[in-house]
Parts: sequence; structure tokens; C-alpha cells
Amino acid sequence: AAATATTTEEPIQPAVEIKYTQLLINGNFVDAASGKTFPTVDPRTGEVIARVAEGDSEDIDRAVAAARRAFDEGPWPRMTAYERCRVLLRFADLIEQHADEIAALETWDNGKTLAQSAGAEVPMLARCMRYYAGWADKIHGLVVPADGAHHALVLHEPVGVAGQIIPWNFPLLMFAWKVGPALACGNTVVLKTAEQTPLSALYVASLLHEAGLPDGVLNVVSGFGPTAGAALCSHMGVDKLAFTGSTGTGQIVLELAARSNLKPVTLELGGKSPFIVMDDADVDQAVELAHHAVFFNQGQCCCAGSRTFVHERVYDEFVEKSKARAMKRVVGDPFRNGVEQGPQIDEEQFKKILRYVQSGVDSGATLLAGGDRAGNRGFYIQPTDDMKIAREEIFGPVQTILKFSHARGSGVEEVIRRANASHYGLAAGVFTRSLDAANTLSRALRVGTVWVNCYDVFDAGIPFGGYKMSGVGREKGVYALRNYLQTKAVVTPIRDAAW
Ligand code: TXE
Repeated sequence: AAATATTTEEPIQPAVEIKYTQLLINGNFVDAASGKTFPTVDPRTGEVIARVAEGDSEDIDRAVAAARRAFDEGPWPRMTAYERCRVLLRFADLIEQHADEIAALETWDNGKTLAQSAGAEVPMLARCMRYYAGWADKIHGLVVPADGAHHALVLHEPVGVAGQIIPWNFPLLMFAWKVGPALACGNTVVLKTAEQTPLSALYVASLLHEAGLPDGVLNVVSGFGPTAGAALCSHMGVDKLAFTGSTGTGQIVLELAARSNLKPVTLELGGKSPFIVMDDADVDQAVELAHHAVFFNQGQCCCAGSRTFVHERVYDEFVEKSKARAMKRVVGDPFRNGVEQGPQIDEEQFKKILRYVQSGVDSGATLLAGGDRAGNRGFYIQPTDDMKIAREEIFGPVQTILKFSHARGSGVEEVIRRANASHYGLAAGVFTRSLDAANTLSRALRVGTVWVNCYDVFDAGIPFGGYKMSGVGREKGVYALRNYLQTKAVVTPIRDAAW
């Protein structure tokens, strides 16, 4: 038996009522044009939490029209930047005032632990909003010393209507990373949430209106990818797209954008991130951090450190201790204190993960711990430790431990080559006491983030995004502003040549 499974106990009733299940268009909660709804499911039990309005292309049309009006005629891009700043600051305050309900809603719909929702994600949502509120009145252009008697200005203007599509693994953070910079720069937004987790975005969007956001500036459409999502990507009234999700869907999004109006696209996609443990590492600390790097959020992180590379000199000890750690992991009702791992998001992901584990075993990997469902209902999986299945994104609590050796002297060539041998390039972890090894690996790894002796540090100011097939562009920090700004050159002659 692996892990302490408390999954057979009665699920705890979340302390929040479901207030918003309709689409948010032009400042009003409305039904879908078709009148259709779809169920959003409690991953602890598979039972329906609520039925939610199912947006489709007609609703996307309505939402884009509202966002267009709010951009072309409305007050938002014309307000002073300071007024936009203050709306976002008030929003952050409201998030904190309603933190308990928001956290409960997130855990209920997603299955992540309440400790994580309340302790990290709601505070990070507020923090990210304040970070971008701070930028709103500090975005300015420049003056170019152009040749000849010309006065040349560069203005940074909002792009217009931003279409944003987010996944289910971090519904609130994805809302923050997308909506924060878009609004700070003066854009209007149509947000398509993931069909698995529509609830928290509707709730916080209502708070954003309470904070003074004008109608039509943020529209939220719940619904499915091939219908509502694709309609948003193809829409001629959308000026920019931002997408987070799987690499395959990212390719579709880019194609739809290209075939419609060539709207620019930023993509934050999958990963297969290496976590490298050098032979000088404190093994106990390395085991704990590597465990966190892959098992955090039920393993459902784009940047999960899912290829654990361990130096041969410490490999056996590392494997033994990782197995023990995985077996100690507390799986259970995410509302319960002390639980480290809740259920996977849905039945599809649940089955996909177990299929990957089986394929690992079939191709010769040693299954050290877990590998099966936990409990007898809901989408709980035992923390699983094995080797192989090291290429594709599993997106589950499955750790793959690979051995590497120093081919020559103290060189790190082998692990660099193997770590980089991936179509992905989102993140990497390096665990070592050697400054030289840390420096060499940080430079050599072809990834968007290198965490040295830490993992999953997500400060609002630190850019995040991928090399290679992990994405296009960066979110967070000053870099995200570039995604939501147009650059305009204004050139005027200077008549009096003396000046
Ligand atoms: O992803 P999708 P899914 C990876 C992870 C996971 C796999 C599948 O490996 O197992 O993807 O998850 C919308 N046009 N990641 O199926 O399809 C969809 O409605 C426009 C990594 O959930 O990429 C949702 O809002 N939009 C990832 C969003 O895309 C479409 C996080 C993401 O769904 C669409 C999630 C279409 N044709 C999954 N089809 C990360 N980078 O963190 C779907 N969507």
C-alpha cells in the first residue's frame, strides 16, 4: 500500500455557495444564447457541483462585441492610467476580503488542497493584481534621436481586445497572469475559462466589477475548446490571443489566429522539466525538493520537474529515500488539514496518468511506489515513483528517476545533453552546492526558468515562459506588458532647423 489514503471518508462540505454560473458579458451575468449548460464536477466524488452556462460562437460574438465597444468607445483605454491602477488595487483588496470563499471554490472545482488555494494561490492572485496595478501608470514610450530635423516619439498603446484562453490546473493564477497585464495596459478582454474549472473566474470577475471596472472591459465565457475556444481564436474582432494549455492545442490556436486576422499569439505550453541532483547535494534536501517539484498540485504543473536526473554516486540513496517519501505522501480530501495531495482534475486525466504508468512498466521501468488509484471513488492516484516514461508530459503525480554519471572529470556534459534532449524547454531545477556546476547548468539548459536549489518560485515580477515547444513569449514581470502593447512611431519635422 502506498500513501495514507483518506479518500474513503465522507467528503467535507465546502464552506461556500455557488453564486455565479452564467456567462459574464458586458457587465451582466447572462445565459448562453443556446440556453445550454454543462456540468462542472467535484473531482473528489465525480458528482456535479453545478451546471454552468455553455458558451459557443454566438456568445463569443456577443462578448467580443462588448469588449470592442468598451475598447473603441468606452472609458477604459481613455481613463487616466492612475484610475486603472486604482481599480486593480481595489480589486486586490476585495480578493483579500473574500479570500476564504475564493479558496474554497477553487479547491472544490479543482481538487487542489485548501492549504494551497488559501495559502498560496489567492494571495498570489492579489499580489499579481497589485504588481500590475503598479505598472499601469509607469508605461511610457521614448524619444528617438532621429537623423535630420525630426522629432520622433515612440508611443506604447494598448493592443485592443485580448482573447485569453486558460487551463484548469491553476484557474486563479492563470486569470491573474493574463487579465492583470492586459487591463493594466488599457486593453479589454474576453476570457475563455477551462471547462473543468469555470467557477472561480466568474466569482473574482464579479469582484472586479465591484471594484469599479466598467462594463464590457472583462467578459468571461465558460465553455469548451473546439467551440467557444476556437471561435475566440478565429474571431476577426480580437486583436491579440494569449493561451495556456497543451502544446497540441497551442498549435491549433496559432493556426486559427494565422488563418483569421494574423492576431499575435503568446503561448504557454507543456513541459518535461529536468530536475538535476549533483553528487555534492545534501540527499535529504534534494529528495524533498525533487518530490515537491513533481508532486505539487497533483503533478498538474506545466513546469513539473518530471525528469529527476540523479548523479550515480547518490542515485541509490536518492531512489530509496524518494520511494519512502512518495509512500508517506498524504492523499485525501483536499479540504482536510494535513492532506498533501487531492484528486486529479477529472476522469480523463486520471485514466491518462494510469495509462502512462502502465506503459512505463511495460517498457521495463521499475515501479517503486504507488501506480494505482487511491480509494474507491473520485480521481485520486497514489504517488508513483518509477523510471522511464521520460519523454511525454504525464501531468500527474508520477516521478521518473534517471541516473547520470560524469563522463569525464567533473564535467556535466552528459546531464546537459540529456536534459536538453526534449522538444520542451519550460523549466529546470538544479540541486548542488557547487557554484561552478550551478553556473554551468544555468547557462547550458535551454529552458525559460532555472531554479537553483529551489523550485516553483513564482514571483509576480519574474518572467515565465518556454523555449522550444513549451511556448512563445513570456508572462509575468515587465515582459508580459509587451504582449499587450502596440508600438507607434510619431514623427514630426522640426521647422526651425536651429532646434
Ligand atoms: O488541455 P487543452 P487539456 C496539458 C497536460 C494535459 C493535457 C490535456 O499534459 O494532460 O494538456 O489537457 C482550450 N481552440 N496541459 O485537454 O486542450 C480548453 O477549453 C481553442 C498543460 O485540458 O490544451 C482549455 O480552456 N481552445 C497545461 C484550454 O484550451 C481550445 C495546462 C486548455 O486545454 C481548443 C493544461 C481549441 N481547439 C493542460 N481545445 C499547462 N501548460 O500548464 C481546447 N481548448
